[in-house]
Amino acid sequence: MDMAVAITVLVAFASVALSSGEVYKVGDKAGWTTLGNVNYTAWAANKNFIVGDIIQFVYNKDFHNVAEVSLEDYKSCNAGSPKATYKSGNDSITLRTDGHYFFLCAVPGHCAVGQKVDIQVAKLAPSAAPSSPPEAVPPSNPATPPTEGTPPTEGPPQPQPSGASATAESRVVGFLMVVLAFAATFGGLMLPR
Ligand SMILES: [Cu+2]
Repeated sequence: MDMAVAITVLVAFASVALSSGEVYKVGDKAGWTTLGNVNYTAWAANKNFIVGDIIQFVYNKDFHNVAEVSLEDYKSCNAGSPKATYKSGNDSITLRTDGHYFFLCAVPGHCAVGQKVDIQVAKLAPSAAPSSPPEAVPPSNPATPPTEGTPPTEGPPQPQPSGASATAESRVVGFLMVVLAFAATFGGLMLPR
């Protein structure tokens, strides 16, 4: 029963973690910059962005900004017609749909030296999406810990047995409480004064 409760709690936490999304700081420690030749393509390449994740651009707003652009403008480093611009120096952008997001720094010359990033967002994992087709990308589910042996049997069938044993156990606990209360009351009454 304790194990069942533990599993239920873990599953609940995992669901919360999955639905709230991860936060990725673009460029990690380096942030969003032209210094140090940060390779933002390489930075993005080993991430599995999914819908609901947040990317965070941290930079000195006196020198940089963030513009979301089309694929064509991304390729040509054209910042003339951005879909959106950010310039706070600490911009968090929630990835609301799957597909590509193209960002570049609109300060002249910066995109050309590599201050640009292509964020590819996978569809939500099948278990978390309300109306998901089963062809969603498997690697987008890193939060699921590998369990030894029998992961499929620990899924949906679990609540019924655990609920049943929880009910049985609570009955026992309730009965013991009654017995204790009974004993305390009558034991107290029968104590010599
Ligand atoms: Cu810049």
